[in-house]
Amino acid sequence: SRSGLSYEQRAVQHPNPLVKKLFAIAEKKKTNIVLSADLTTTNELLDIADRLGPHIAVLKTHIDIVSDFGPSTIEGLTELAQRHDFLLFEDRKFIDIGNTVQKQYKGGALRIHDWAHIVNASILAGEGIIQALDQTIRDGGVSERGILILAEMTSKGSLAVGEYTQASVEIAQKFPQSVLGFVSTKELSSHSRVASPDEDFVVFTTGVNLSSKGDALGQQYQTPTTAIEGGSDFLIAGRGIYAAAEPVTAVKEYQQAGWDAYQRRITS
Ligand code: 5IU
Repeated sequence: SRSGLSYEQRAVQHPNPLVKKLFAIAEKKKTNIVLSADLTTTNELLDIADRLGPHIAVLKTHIDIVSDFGPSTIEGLTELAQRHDFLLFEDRKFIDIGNTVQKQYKGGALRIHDWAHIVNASILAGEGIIQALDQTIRDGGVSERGILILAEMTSKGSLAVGEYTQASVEIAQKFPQSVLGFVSTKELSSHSRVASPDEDFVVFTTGVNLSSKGDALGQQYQTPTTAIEGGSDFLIAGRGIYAAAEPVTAVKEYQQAGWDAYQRRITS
């Protein structure tokens, strides 16, 4: 496990340029917050990205819920990502066979590979899905693209547990050039039978909220502190931030809680 090291130390040792950049952003802006910007119009999405951009390391989108999606959505996001220095993560949860997923990633109406630094995928269909995304990334001619494997989910009754989660780690280890890490509730790589000492997968944790335990549709929350204590590296929060009465105040609270917990972890 590398979770006792600082982002800066991990950036120096990490072979992947996108992970280096992610860690550098976290250090520079002192934030490990990923905003889950689940807004449904371009204006709302760009407005929240602009206001909260200085406080986040990554902006996570569900681009298919934007009702007026178009070129200006992507141009706006890309411009704000540069201005405020954050990465774009499309929470697409690819799940089909490799051949289909390549088309969904590269083409279609959403052209996700053109603009999203990070995407995620489920391994339900087997490792071919990761092979397909990895191939697109390596052939794509665009640097700084990476995959997170959905190793666990936060919703009640999730079947992504046990052997499934273990298989996520083993598949990740086969594609070290493009798999950056996992979406999971806690650190996983130390559970692996074949973990190498210098392996450094990045853990993104969804289901983070400072004041709620869950919602009416099965979401289950933990706090920034418990997530970071469990070995999470980046905290994904949505409604806790964007649906707060004062989103800027809220994002600063999450930023502070996440950063304090991280500081305690690397100094203990
Ligand atoms: N999300 C989860 N749980 C998961 C995965 C993704 O909640 O296991 I994988 C997504 C869904 C939503 C965001 O876009 O993360 C969480 O939003 P809230 O913080 O508003 O619950």
